[in-house]
This record gives sequence, C-alpha cells and structure tokens, in this order.
Amino acid sequence: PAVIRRSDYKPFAWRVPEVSLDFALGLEETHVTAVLAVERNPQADASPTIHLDGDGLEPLTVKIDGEVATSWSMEGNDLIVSLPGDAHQIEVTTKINPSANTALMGLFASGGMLCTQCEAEGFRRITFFPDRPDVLSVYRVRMSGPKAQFPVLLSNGNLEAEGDGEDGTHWAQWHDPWPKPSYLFALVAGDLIANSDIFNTVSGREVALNIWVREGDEGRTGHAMESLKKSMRWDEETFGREYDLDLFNIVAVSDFNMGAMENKGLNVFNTKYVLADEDTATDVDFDGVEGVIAHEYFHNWSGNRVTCRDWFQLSLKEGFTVLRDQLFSQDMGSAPVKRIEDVRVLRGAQFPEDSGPLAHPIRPDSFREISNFYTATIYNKGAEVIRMIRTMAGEEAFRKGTDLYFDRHDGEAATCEDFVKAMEDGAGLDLTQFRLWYSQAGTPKVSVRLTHEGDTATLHLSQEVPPTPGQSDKQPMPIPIKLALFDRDSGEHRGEQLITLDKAQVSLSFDGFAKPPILSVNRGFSAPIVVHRDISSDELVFLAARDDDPFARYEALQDLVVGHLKDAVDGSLDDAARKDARQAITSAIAAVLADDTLDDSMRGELLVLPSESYLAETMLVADPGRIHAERQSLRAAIGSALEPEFTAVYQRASQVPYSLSAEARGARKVKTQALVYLAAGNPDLAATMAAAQYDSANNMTDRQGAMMVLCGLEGIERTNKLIDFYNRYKGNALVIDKWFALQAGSMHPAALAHVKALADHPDFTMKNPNRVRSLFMAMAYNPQAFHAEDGEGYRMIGDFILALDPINPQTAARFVPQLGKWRRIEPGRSALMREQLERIAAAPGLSRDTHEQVSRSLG
Ligand code: HT7
Ligand code: ZN
Repeated sequence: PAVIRRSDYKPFAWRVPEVSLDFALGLEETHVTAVLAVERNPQADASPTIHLDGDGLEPLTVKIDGEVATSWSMEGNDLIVSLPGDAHQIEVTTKINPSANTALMGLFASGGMLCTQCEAEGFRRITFFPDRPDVLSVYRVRMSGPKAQFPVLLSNGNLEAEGDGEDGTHWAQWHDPWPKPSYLFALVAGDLIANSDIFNTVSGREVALNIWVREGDEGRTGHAMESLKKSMRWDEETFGREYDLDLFNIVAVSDFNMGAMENKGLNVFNTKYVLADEDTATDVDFDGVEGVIAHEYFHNWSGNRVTCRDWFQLSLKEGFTVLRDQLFSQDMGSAPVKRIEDVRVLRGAQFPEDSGPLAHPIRPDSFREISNFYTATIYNKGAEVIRMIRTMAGEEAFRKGTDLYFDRHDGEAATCEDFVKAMEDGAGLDLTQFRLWYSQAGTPKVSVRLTHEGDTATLHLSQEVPPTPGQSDKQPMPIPIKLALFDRDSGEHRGEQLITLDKAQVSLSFDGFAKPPILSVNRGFSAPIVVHRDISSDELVFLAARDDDPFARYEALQDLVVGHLKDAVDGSLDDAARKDARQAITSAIAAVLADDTLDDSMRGELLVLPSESYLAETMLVADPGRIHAERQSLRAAIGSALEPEFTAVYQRASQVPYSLSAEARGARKVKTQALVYLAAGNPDLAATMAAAQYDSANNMTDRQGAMMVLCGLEGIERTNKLIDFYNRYKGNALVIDKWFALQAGSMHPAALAHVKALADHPDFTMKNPNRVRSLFMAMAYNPQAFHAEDGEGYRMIGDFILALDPINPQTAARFVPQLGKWRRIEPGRSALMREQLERIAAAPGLSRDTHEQVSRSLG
C-alpha cells in the first residue's frame, strides 16, 4: 500500500458546498443516493475531473446535472468523473449491506439498529466522495425505512421534516447548517428510547439534549446526562465556547471500534461510555463516562467548528481536546489525583510507543493507514505538548491564545502550525524552538545533578532526545521544568520556579544554602520527559513524606520503588541491601497509611506500585519474568510487614457507606489497594476478606475489586464467585465484559488456559470489539500471561490477530504493538515475539491496517 506524505498536501481541486443524501434503509440492503453540488476551487490547481473516494462501492447510476452520464471511470476503488464546466451537480447511487460490515466503518448494523462511523475514512464506504477533512459541506439528509424496525431516525443538525410513507415506512429529513467534513457525518436508525433534558446556554438559548439507548438501559443514563450538562457549562466558563445547535443527540451502540465519536450534533458512543449505575459500573467506569462525554462534547469546537486540514494534523483536534477533557476532569474532582492518573496513562501507553518501532511525532510525516495513528502519542503526548504551552503562558494568556485560535480559524480546516501561531500571537510567546515538539518523536531524557559549594547550590541539567525510526539526529527541545529546592533542616522550600531547559546542557546556581538542598523536579509533571536524577534513597523518602507538590510526592515514592526493583531485577542486590531497600519502601508506605493530611483518594494513588510495563520501560532490555517476580515479592513483603496497618485501613474504609462523594470513592480505592497488598502477603486471609467483600457488596467497585483479588488466587471461592458473578449479570454485556477481563487479566498462573477456554465460551464473539478487548486485550496487557516463558501468550495473540484481521482489521491492528516490543525484551522471549510478527507478515491477504503495523514493528 502507498505511503501518504504530509509534504504532498495539495488543496482539493473542487469545492463541495452542498450535499444531499437520501437513504432507503435496510439491514441487509441500503440504497444511498448522493447529490453533490461541486464548483472549482480557485485556490487549487484546475482539473478536468473530480476524484471521488470509494471503498468497496459500485456506482449504480451516475448523473451529471440531472442527466445520466457515461463520462466516468473507476480507478481502483475510486470514481473519476469528467466535468467540463466550473460548477456541476453530480448524483451517484450506491447500494450497501450494513449487516455484512463487520469492520464497523461506514454504515453498519448493531443489535438491529443502523449506525455510521465515518472518521477517519468511513464515509467512502457509504458513497463516493472527496473523503478528506478539508472539504467542508452543508448536509441535508433524508432517510426512510420500516417504522417498526427503525422508529427513530437521526442525523446531524436539526430535524426539518418527517412523515409516514407507504407500507409501514416512515421518513425524516435532517439539515445541518454548519459546514463539515465527511468524517463528521452520522446517521442512526433504530428502536431507541431517550433520556431527555434541556440545557440553557450562557446567551439564553435552549438546547434539547437526548441520550438514546435501547429500551431497558435508560435508567443507566443519568450520569452521562449530568456529565454532558457539566461539560457544556464548563466549556462556556473555561474556554468561552457555547453550543451552536438547538439539539444535541447522543446514541449508545454496543458494537464500536473506539470509545465514541463526535459527529456534529449526533455523537455516537460505545455503550461503555454512556451506561453507568452503582450496581454495574465501577468508580473508574463513572469517571470514564464523564471524561468521554466531555471529550466528545468539547470536540464541537476543537475538531468540528475548527477542523483539521489533513489527517497529519490529527493531534490538532485530539491533543487539544484531550487536554480540555483532562482540565475538565481536574476541575470536577481531585486535580492532583487526576494529574497522577493522566501521567500513569502516558507512561504506560505513550512512553513505550515513543521508545519503540512505532514511534512517531505528534504530527506524523507519513502513514499508510490513518487508523493506526489514533495513538497515545497523538492523543496523550499531544495533550502534554499543549499543556506545556499553557504552563509557559500561564492560564490567562493561554486563554487569550485559544480565543484567538477559535476566532481566527472558525469554519476552517486548520493545521498544527495555525494553532501554534495563534498561541504565539494570542498568548505572547515565542514558540520558534518549541515547534520541535511537533516534529521530533521520542521522549527526552533529562539528567539532573545538584552540586554544592560554600552556600551555593548548582543545578546541572542536560537533555538527550533519543533516536527514533527515521529520525536519527535530534535537536535539543525547550523543556519547561518546574522545580523547588527544599532546605533539609526546615523541610520547607523557597518557592517553586519554572525554568526552560532549551539547550543540551544548562547549569543554574542558587545562593543561600548552607547545606545541600533537596531537589524536587518536574513538579506537576510539567514536561513529558524521563528524569534521571542523582538522588539518594533518604532524599526520596524525605520528598515522599513532605513534598507539597502532590505529583512530586507520588514521583518520589515511585522512584524509590523503581530504583529498588531495577537493582533487584538485574541481580545487583545482596541480601542486606535488599532488606534495607524494602525497609525504606515499607516505612514510606506506612507513612502514607498513617498520614492524616492525605485524603483517601490521594492515599490510594500513592499506594499503587509502578506497573510492570513502566518498569520494563525504565530498562534497556527487560526480563518480564524477573520484573513480575520481584514486583510481586516486594508487594508481598510490604503486605506482610504492614498486615495490621492494611487490615485497619481496610476496616476503616469498609465503614464508609456507598455514595459517589469523593470521600466514599477514596475509601473504596484505598480498600482495594489494601486488599491487593494483603493478598500478596497473606493470600488465605485476603481470600476470606475478598469473598466476604463480594458477598456484602452493594456496588460494582467493591464487587469487582473483590473479584480481581479472588481471580488471582487459587481456591474454591474463586470458582464460586465467578459462577455467581456470571449468573447475576448474565445478559448485561458490559458486566459480562468485566467477567471475561477479570479472568484474562488475573495473576492466576493458569490465566492463559482460562483465556483459551473462554474463547470457546458461548458469550464470546469476535464481532464485538468490547468483548474482544475484554478477553484478548486484557490478556495481551497481562504481563505474566502474555510473556509466558514458552511463548504461548505470543502465539495466542498471533493466532488471534490473524483470525480477527479479516473481520475487523482496525481492531486487529491494535494488538500488534504488544508484539512490537520485542527489541526491548530479553533474547529468549524476544525471538518468540518476532517469530509471531514474521508469521503474521507472511499471511496472505493481510489488511492494510495490520500489514502496516507488523512491517513497522519488524522494522
Ligand atoms: N475522533 C474519534 C475517533 C474515532 C475513530 C477513529 C477511527 C476509527 C473509529 C473511530 N471512532 C472514533 C474519537 C475521539 O477521539 O473523540
Ligand atoms: Zn477525540
């Protein structure tokens, strides 16, 4: 497949100001008639033809200006129509089979309803069209179909007219006044029921809100509706963005490749991010709903009103919108805890991407299949890059920059460069060197050393941006680093400073320190970098107990654990050193448990050990077996040393009644963490406690927490509770997903055998991405199972990718990066991982999605 390059961008030769679509709906056969008003684009090179993208379509009829035309031809999948004049009307009819669409791109059937997904290039599976984000059109959509089967007919914008037709059919006509690219088109037809509400905008307009779900699910939409209203208000208050239609629809579907989609006025959501109540959703699920509802809503401005010129600019809308949803969630709950969670996601998902064969800048230079670039780099690193601009500008100036960006580019298809320029002009920054963050891949490594002489402390900072595929030489980046120097006697610091490391090496002096101070660095995770600091365990213990920056405090504890586990894994610890290190960590954890200035939510965060994948990331070549063993052994040592303390915390937290208050949620988080440590230190005790917790649970957080612990242990309670869980929630797809994931992600030594058996369970299907993820993604991200020494985990994922690829290539390709980590894994396993990639690469008929990921991974 051809490589598409950013440098090849050319504006499209034609404009398409208006589009009319007519759908005659059927699950097996839908007829689409598209009428495109086209006119020459004066800003592009003239062309005698118009190139309309298609994917698996056949034109049934082609008309130009109302007359059947023959002046067209097919070029591969695409339709080329000759156009003599400067403005024409092109009409094309196509026929599609939504039920056969297992890729879930374009128009597909899900649980008896019809639904579209057009981002990035799904519209071309519906009709021939210039399916690129810089062609903006006003859409009018008419659809008709059997009323009993599809009582609800929805599309973007406003409902213009509706009525009954013949033979039990009905129709609806929708009009969206806002010009949009084809990827934001949406249509839904089905038997749905709405939770309806009203939002009054800041300027006094009334917006009707509907959340459409299958009958029976409406009782679980309350949290989504509250989240939507909060998002709308927050965007007005924080970014000055008001909603711009009289109607906002959300539809929940159970078969969906991603979390949700921001189609103009008609967001389509994976049910996972809409449905939540205390019996079926955990606290993490509730946060997921709030965050994704906010994210999609915020796209109305960052993505829809200002869209992308081409897909290389994806981070323009995704990075910015992730930042917006992160800031929203910070404001809705605990800002420090949210920051730690976001950094954990970045380190767990994006850092490995940046240090592996799939590394790419947040604005890539080339791709073969754009679906492969919906990555943690584009989304999460993209958000961090804009967050750094905000940090450097300050909140007020940043807002001036975003105001200017929205004003300047409203109604346009913009570029990352446009965003940066608006930030420079609006916020008053010089971002010349900062643009490197858009073009250079790789996580910068910053080394920090503090020296002391007389009463002067000198900070020596240096940076190195590692080579990544296609980018061997890197220039120094401007890195905003927040830091503070603590006086070791008073335990206080002299104020936080923001410095910018913009050269390979910089030294900074600070006077007035009779003794060497203790350095707190990259506070708040002010830059997405890896810090190597020359710091003693005692100093880390000091910061873990006293740092007033919650992130830095968390980081100190993490570094303490990471430092010890790295030594333990590489075998450089003797018994005495191991004992000392464990004692230091155990005391630090004991201090966290005892510190009554902490709330439980933060306490729960501080108790989380660094993940095995993050630990692997800190090593040049990782041995997943040793990482798992050492991490688990440390957890067991802490769990048994602090058994009374964990038991006491557990009992205290168990007294807090269920509610969604921060206190109650924090209590549940701490309770689960305590149980995890106890399970490692005293499995029998923990099994009894977990079984009791399961039996008395009145909410899913407690029930799932108990199941998570039980699933990792041997014993009859594991079996009994798994049976009970299944029977209790049979028929509730989202909870049965949890049942699969709990087993596939468990620490049980036979987890792989369990996954194999579960793949044959009658409830397992390759056609539903949530179910696929709940079993195979959970296994692929279960280090102990995936990295089984004999390579069985890799083989299973290899088989699975090959089986899923013909059904849903986009989802299949998302499993490849796990195998792509082979270069950083010890030689035995590395060869087995590579073997699977080679086997997949050699398979005939591989999709473009999987082929691209496998060939990049083999590099
Ligand atoms: N902008 C949306 C991306 C998306 C998507 C991309 C490819 C294939 C299917 C998809 N579904 C949704 C979601 C978002 O970031 O908000
Ligand atoms: Zn998005």
